[in-house]
Amino acid sequence: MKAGYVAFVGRPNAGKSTLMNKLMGQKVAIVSDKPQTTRHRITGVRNEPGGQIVFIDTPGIHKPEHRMNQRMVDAAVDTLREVDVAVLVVDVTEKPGAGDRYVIELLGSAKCKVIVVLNKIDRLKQKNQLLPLMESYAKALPVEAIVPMSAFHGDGLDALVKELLAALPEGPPLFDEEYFTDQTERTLAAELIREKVLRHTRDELPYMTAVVIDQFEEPAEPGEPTKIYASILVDHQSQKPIIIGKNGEMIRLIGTEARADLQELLQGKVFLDLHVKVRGDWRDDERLLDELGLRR
Ligand SMILES: Nc1nc2c(ncn2[C@@H]2O[C@H](COP(=O)(O)OP(=O)(O)OP(=O)(O)O)[C@@H](O)[C@H]2O)c(=O)[nH]1
Ligand SMILES: [Mg+2]
Repeated sequence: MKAGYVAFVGRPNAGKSTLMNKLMGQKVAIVSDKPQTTRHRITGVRNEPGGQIVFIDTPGIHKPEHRMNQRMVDAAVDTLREVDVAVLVVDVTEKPGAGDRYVIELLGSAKCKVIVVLNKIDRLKQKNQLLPLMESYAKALPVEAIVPMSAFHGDGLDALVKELLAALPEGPPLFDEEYFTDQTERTLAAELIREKVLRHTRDELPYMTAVVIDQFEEPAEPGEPTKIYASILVDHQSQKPIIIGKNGEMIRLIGTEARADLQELLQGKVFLDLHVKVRGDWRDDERLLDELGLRR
């Protein structure tokens, strides 16, 4: 039997969390079309007849401009020291740049094995565009395998699982068969709300918002709702009316969509109370970052 740790790493927006969710068969990481969606490490365990794979989703590696971003990048880089295999997720529709070279350098000096996933192939007009990319990654890094993928459509998943099991060391399972993820309901709730904020905001706003759960009350009796009180933090006073929207339309939309997801997550009724709070420079506030669960 095989068992080991596998990290998804790469540039922001490459599809790491989409891939993680597909491999877990359930949403453990939020996804959006904005870069820098994932802010902390997320662990999930998948049991296979051939062994156990412990996945770790990490924030996209980018140039950090705030304490928050430094913690995000550190979380990704530190993870490389703890895993058996790093899966480098690459968006094939993006031109390679300095950021990609930096990630390749990091992986080159890491001790773990590397598998490259060339993601979003559904968006390639010509499949022969893949070959030069495969060649360049094979040249740039000692790789175990290069797997073309459409994480969104689930194409290439089986091939990746096969390569992962081949690359992992022999050993007994690392986690109990029942263990699924390290994400608590409280964390997932905050993340699902943040996902809706990301979905409905543009420009700088997605980067300047965070979600804090102020209170999470389990139902006292069966059939009663779980009561969740949460705050959406913004950086400036001027951003508050954007999140609230005209006549409160925006925050109602965010609330409605988040509540639907939360009810599915918690398998029951949810009462959701959302507030918008201004916390200037929260992205550099170490205490708040601790509270948000971003590792130092
Ligand atoms: N067309 C297409 N889109 C994809 C695919 N995989 C992911 N996406 C989209 O790419 C965007 C980013 O996906 P995420 O999974 O959030 O990317 P990520 O690498 O986790 O991003 P960060 O957390 O910001 O580092 C989302 O809009 C996804 O729906 C794919 O295979 N095909
Ligand atoms: Mg992500």
